[in-house]
Amino acid sequence: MPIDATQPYDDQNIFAKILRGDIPNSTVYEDAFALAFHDINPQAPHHILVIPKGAYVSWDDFSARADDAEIAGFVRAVGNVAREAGMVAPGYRLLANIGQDGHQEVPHLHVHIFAGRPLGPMLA
Ligand code: IU
Repeated sequence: MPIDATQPYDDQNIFAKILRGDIPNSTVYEDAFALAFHDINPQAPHHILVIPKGAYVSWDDFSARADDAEIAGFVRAVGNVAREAGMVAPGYRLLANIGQDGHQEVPHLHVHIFAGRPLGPMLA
């Protein structure tokens, strides 16, 4: 079920539990600002989720409340994940779903990285 991106942050959401180490994950990258792990239901040969370490519901919440260091750190982390995975030359796609119409299901900001095959034209 898509979430309401205007709701307060719920620290019992699944990605909050992953960040706390309460639930295992397949980490591919971690730094002071971000954690990246494989999506459990991959939609491409490579499908990685990158999440900020801070408690933000969505891209909207993050862009409104995070400080500049968190924003810069997170953006750099997303780039680092793709670069370290060798995705730059073949190419990759970033996606962040926000709220009901964006079909966001987990209420902690996450950026999807898709790669590993030609991804075709962007779907609206
Ligand atoms: P969305 O942007 O909120 O729609 O994407 C949520 C993603 O989180 C989706 O691709 C799920 O497969 C993925 N996911 C996960 O990797 N691990 C989990 O425990 C759960 C969802 I729940």
